[in-house]
Amino acid sequence: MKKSVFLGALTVAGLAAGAAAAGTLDDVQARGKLNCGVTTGLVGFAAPDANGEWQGFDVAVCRAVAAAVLGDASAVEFVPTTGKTRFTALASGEIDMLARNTTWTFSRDVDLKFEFVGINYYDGQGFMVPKELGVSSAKELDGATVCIQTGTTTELNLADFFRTNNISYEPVPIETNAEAQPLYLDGACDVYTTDASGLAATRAAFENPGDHVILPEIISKEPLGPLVRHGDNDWGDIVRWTLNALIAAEELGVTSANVAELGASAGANPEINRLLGTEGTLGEMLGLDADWAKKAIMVGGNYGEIFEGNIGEATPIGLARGLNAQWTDGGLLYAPPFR
Ligand SMILES: N[C@@H](CCC(=O)N[C@@H](CS)C(=O)NCC(=O)O)C(=O)O
Repeated sequence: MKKSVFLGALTVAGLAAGAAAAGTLDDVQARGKLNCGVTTGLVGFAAPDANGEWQGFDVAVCRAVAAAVLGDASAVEFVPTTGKTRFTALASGEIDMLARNTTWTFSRDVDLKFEFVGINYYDGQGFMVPKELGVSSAKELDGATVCIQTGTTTELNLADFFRTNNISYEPVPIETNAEAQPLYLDGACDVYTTDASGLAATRAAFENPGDHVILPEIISKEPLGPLVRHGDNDWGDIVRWTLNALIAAEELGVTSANVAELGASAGANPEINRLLGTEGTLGEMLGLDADWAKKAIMVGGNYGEIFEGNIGEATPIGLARGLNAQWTDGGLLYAPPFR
């Protein structure tokens, strides 16, 4: 009952926004700013730094789109959203795109009427527990209290996992990661569950990360990626191909160090030339400048550079590339051809 009321309201908001959103590119250009939905704060993925500047792996996607569309990576209004508020923010037109660890699912696409333009992080749901509990498998969590963010796939997977394994749990519902941290650290919940990347980011922010273990089970597929509203395919194409440009740049060896030089004039590799606009008319097809992708790549480098700089093994978050390696390195990242 509650769900249908909520979805009903969202559908109405979606329809209203649909009319206004037909020309999102025009709106963004007229405004001179991209309204980009991010999390309320998850260090490494999206969080303001000491100077109030938003930083992170998801933030980098917003900045790349702003650079491609407006020629200015700082022309972004970062709009913090929670698991619960993110979809209304997008459907209502408050944001032009959402770039916050949102899992691509059937119902979010088909029922909520959003378009996932790609996947920037292949993730899965995990569990974190204090080491002192002596738990070594999620199957030992019968009767546990679990901190869980509302409006997420996490909530639904948790119910499925416990049901399948014939064990029970008591949910402690929370809305943001910031809310979850003190509750978990104070023992108000025995377990914290969210996407494994989020667990790593959360644990890295603890005073004593070594006091907490991430259990071996990954209980779901969480393909995370940016999304836009249904109904404006041209805008969807811009966000999709900006993400693809960052991924292709890594595969092609285009980096923050050489993109200016490679983009200055046509070189030996035709796909690099098309990507950077020294050959062909891909930018024009998107309604953007010829060097749109060059501008996007110049912001924070290619996908690999963005990964390593924000969440990679040399950062406190310490994530390995894993599934998020290029297909040429045994991972799942595979940008379609730039032609
Ligand atoms: N991928 C899942 C879960 C998303 C989620 O809960 N993300 C958490 C991970 S820690 C988050 O970013 N929270 C930050 C915040 O509180 O704004 C979904 O799309 O429903």
